Amino acid sequence: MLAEALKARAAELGFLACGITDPSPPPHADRLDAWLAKGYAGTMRYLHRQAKRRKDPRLNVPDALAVVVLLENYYSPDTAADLDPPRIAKYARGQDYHRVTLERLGRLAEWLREHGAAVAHPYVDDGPIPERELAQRAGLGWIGKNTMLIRPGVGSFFFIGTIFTDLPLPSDPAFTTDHCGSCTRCLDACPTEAFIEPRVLDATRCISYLTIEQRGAIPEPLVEHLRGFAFGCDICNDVCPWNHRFAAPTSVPELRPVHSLAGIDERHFETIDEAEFRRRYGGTAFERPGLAGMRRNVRAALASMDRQEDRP
Ligand code: B12
Ligand code: SF4
Ligand code: SF4
Repeated sequence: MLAEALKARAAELGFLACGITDPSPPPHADRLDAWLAKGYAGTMRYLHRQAKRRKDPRLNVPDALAVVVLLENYYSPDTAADLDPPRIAKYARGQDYHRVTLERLGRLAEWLREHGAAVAHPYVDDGPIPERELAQRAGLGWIGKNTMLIRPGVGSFFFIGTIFTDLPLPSDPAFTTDHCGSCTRCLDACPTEAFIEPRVLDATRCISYLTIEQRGAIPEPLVEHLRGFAFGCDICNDVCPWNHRFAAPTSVPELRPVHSLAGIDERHFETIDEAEFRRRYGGTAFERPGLAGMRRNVRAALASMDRQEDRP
């Protein structure tokens, strides 16, 4: 069967898992409206602009009959240096997944074309796709209290990619069980208290938003809670028992760690100019906050450690 052959090809390419769903509106699409109305998206205006297409993925690729959903492992264990501030989140330590994973999805899209698809459009975090909801409906895992898609036997340290295709592939059964149980470790561990309730995150309090998406100063009361992070945050994934038990290092060479800020002079970003920043960090995830953003982040990350040390 074509679906079986597709999944075998995905495994051969090194994806963690592959599931199939259809592009119809996901069941919790209305939650996006409620979330946006509360202002939890902060300055991520694109989420407002794209809401219609996120709620109805068919609008993105009108000819699509099926969505192939892929999980891409980015996990690497922390070394002692990774825990030293200024810290960067695990997902950003390898080469930029927007390029690496998109290319790898492109290879699977090529395979679909060789097997009769006229349409095979890959996305990874670069389109108005409700990636976690589609992954859940494709049977790949459940949405945890920390809002992450979690897969039994794997954990949550992966990217989610999709390929919209006009091949009429059969959908997998949705993942319908919740394996969080009475656990609340992620909610309790979040240093900025960004979770309003289980599965609802106020992004404007999340360290990942503050260090990557937000422009301008990080609000002073949150600085002391950054726990040394200067780019992204792993805490609500690190504390999850499913990651403790199952996270295993990525087999994708390009996603293995190459970037680190360990041991940099605390004035490093202050002393380089835009040209030097582009030369050193061009093509890395640090381009999103840019030089001004990284200066702000490193200052705040180091200040957060000083203030922790000040505490009685
Ligand atoms: C905006 C965004 C952010 C924002 C907001 C995060 C958020 N939780 O909403 C910020 C900048 C904070 C962020 C941070 C991170 N992100 Co981000 N982010 C996104 C993005 C672009 C959109 C997410 C979105 O639409 N948010 C709006 C809310 C309302 O949507 P949602 O959380 O997906 O919720 C839906 C479902 O959960 C469901 N739902 C809601 N309530 C309930 C209740 C029940 C019972 C059920 C069943 C379902 C359900 O309905 C919602 C609407 O469809 C996606 C990529 C994409 N295209 O989807 C990546 C994405 C979610 N991010 C990802 C990653 C890796 C991260 C970080 C780990 C990075 C880091 N280390 O710093 C952190 C994790 C923080 C966290 N706990 O979420 C991955 C997640 C992979 C996974 N395993 O789930 C994604 C999918 C990117 C990718 N392609 O791999 N991110
Ligand atoms: S990524 Fe960090 S700051 Fe954001 S919700 Fe998770 S623990 Fe909180
Ligand atoms: S830490 Fe516990 S509550 Fe949070 S996502 Fe993991 S299992 Fe669910």
